[in-house]
Amino acid sequence: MNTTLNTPFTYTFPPDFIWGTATSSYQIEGAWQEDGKGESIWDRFAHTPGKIENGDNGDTACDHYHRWAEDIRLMQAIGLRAYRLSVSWPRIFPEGSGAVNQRGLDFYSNLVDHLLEAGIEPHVNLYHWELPQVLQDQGGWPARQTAHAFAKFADTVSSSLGDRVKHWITLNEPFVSAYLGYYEGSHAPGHHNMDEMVAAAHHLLLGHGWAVNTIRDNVPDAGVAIVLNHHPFYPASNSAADIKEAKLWDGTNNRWYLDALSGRGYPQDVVQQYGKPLDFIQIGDMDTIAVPLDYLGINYYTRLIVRSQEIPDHQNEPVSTFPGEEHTEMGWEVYPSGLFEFLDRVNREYSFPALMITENGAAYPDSVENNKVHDHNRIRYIAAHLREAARAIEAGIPLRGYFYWSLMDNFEWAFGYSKRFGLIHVDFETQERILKDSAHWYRNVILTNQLTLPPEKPE
Ligand code: IFM
Repeated sequence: MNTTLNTPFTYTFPPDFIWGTATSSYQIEGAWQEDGKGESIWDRFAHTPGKIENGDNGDTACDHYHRWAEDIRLMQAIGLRAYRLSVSWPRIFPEGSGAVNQRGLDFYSNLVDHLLEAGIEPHVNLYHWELPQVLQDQGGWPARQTAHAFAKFADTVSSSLGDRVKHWITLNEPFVSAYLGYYEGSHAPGHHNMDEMVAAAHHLLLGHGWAVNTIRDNVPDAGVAIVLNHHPFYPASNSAADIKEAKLWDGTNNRWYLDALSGRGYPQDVVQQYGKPLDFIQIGDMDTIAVPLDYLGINYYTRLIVRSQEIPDHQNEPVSTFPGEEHTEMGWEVYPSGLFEFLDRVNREYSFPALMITENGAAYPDSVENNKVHDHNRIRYIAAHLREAARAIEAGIPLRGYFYWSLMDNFEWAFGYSKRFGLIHVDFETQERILKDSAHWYRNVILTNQLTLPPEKPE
């Protein structure tokens, strides 16, 4: 990464390029029981001993529920043009469906008003993993009725905010909800069941399709999207076993979603590997899922190297690819060119009208010195990825915007508060916020609409 970054380079982004940051409700809001909010699967999961590092939970998080005004002022200080937030489903429907909790809707309505007043365009994401616990008790995403309940939730929120909110996202990272939640078990609800995972993946996409239609009915001038998390998968060696494994991972994480959303059905290699009938698919479902979108949101952090478990390591010769030297605190390789590679692939192989980087960011062990956080490693991470974004636009890829993950340090799921991704440092004891050097640097990028390399350390 360093070599490219040290080569002088200036790039001016298109005048309408969208500059933002992203957060999610559970990760920042806190107020987990306030104003009529119901329990979510993340409340339940985080309150279960042993699930989250250090016994952390999102009960208070960044206390954004009470500190939203200060947070909007900080967004203004960074010069943000856009802010991607999510809506906590159990704040709106404490019982999952049925009666609407008006106080929950009022919170988001007020937030939207103040964002707009501050000149910041809200991009509202309906599902960032906060399923009402009641719905999980009734079967969760493996059950079809959850997709119906989600469509109702989308209808309620979009009809309430749609006069002001013009940018809508249905789901964030359905792969993570299905895989980590129902199979690998490190996310809520913490199950280990392949059949549940596959059915959940389908019902998430089905709920998405219904939600797109209902949002468009309520907000005819809306831009509607889904957000997927993508990795390029590289085989660890040229062995047939590693290549096969990498292709399967690509199918499970990338093609399952991209193909279905593009009207191609589920990829046959993944279906075959699963080996059971997909009998939860009903007539018309795949058409519903393939409803045209205004853009595809892509969350990109790293590439993944895949090594087959089938054959012993020493037979996996010759090794063709190794993870690079540089990693973030998550242990994720810093691999900026994977961003260009993925944008280019999606653009060539699929036909979404536009693409948006809806998340990209890095956790580093920041420290506060004299009320400052000198996070030059984060600046370099962002700069390197923006360089790839610039390359993509130059190559004619319809990339419309970039949202840094995250606005502020927050609850990083199973890692609790141990990983800091923010442009804003949060002291979780005092809730004091400090703009990191990366926030000042990003502000300059936004103001000038330009990336200049090498990235300078702000004063
Ligand atoms: O914090 C998460 C976010 O909720 C979803 N995308 C990845 C981020 C970093 O792990």
